[in-house]
Amino acid sequence: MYFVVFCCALSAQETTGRVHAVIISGGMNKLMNHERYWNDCAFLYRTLRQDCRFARQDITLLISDGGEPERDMLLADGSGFATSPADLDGDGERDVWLPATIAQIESSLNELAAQLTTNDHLFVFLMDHGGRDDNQQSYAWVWGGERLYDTRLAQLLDNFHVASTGIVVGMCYSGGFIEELQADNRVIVASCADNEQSWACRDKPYDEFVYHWTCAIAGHDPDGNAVSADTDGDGYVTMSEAFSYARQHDRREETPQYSSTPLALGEQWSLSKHLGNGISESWVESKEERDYKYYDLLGRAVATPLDAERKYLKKPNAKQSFRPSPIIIIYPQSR
Ligand SMILES: [Ca+2]
Ligand SMILES: [Ca+2]
Ligand SMILES: [Ca+2]
Repeated sequence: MYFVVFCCALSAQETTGRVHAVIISGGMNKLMNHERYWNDCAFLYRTLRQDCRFARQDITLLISDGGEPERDMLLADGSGFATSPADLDGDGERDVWLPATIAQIESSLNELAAQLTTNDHLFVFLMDHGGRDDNQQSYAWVWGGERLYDTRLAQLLDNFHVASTGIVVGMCYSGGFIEELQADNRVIVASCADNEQSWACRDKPYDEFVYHWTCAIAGHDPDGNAVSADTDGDGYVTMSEAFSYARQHDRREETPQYSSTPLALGEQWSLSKHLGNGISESWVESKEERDYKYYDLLGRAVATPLDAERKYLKKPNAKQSFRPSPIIIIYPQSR
């Protein structure tokens, strides 16, 4: 419940580290774009907005035809096609504006890479049909029937200069993405091994692994029934905890995969921090140990996180002055 503050030697102005989320679901085409992909994305979007307190502008959505009125989705009950709703959380406001084509994915990721800084963190969720070619390279079938290869996604993510990246890939053969995406300060979760298919839930219109993974992050299922994946009870569901929960609850014939570099990152990286989202301070401490300090809301150095929390608690209105989804509040030392 405390704000953790450390100074950044590189920055001369106030910066706010935050997580930016990118949700991608191509679906290939109208015939193949299952309603459950939309459900996976909408559940995750609601989780990020309502449970993890992401601001709207901190989520990029690239979903099938981009919210255009044409029918682009095969209904789960087999009754035909529909347009995938552009309003993911049912609040009456359109959320989806961008199609999940190769061109748009590249353009959006390149734009984001130019905007995010070393104080920021990136989260990428990729759900789709997946394939594997003769060279054992995995890919996702994005909108328009094009292939987004693991190698291409790796290139796009390498353009980012963020502090850390969390990635969830849920397609068939998604485990094949791990080798290409592995890098320092990345934690990667895949729904199956590189030579396996990944499956839908048998009893609900979602995909099995990502359904349980999102339940873990949300702390509840889409109907509001409580889920507890916070194994160590510290109030944060980390990538490691969410993966363990989803793997344990996965009822299909698939072998979920996990990679964290360094290993401790996935045990700290969380989208569900109480006050906004983010990784906890201990990882930052190890990364920025020399420059690490705690500050209260007035920018005065204090000794411990508890001191920072006490100062915070004395200012009940101060909460509103922060962005809805800070990961860590960072001030320069001179503040
Ligand atoms: Ca549509
Ligand atoms: Ca909406
Ligand atoms: Ca925990």
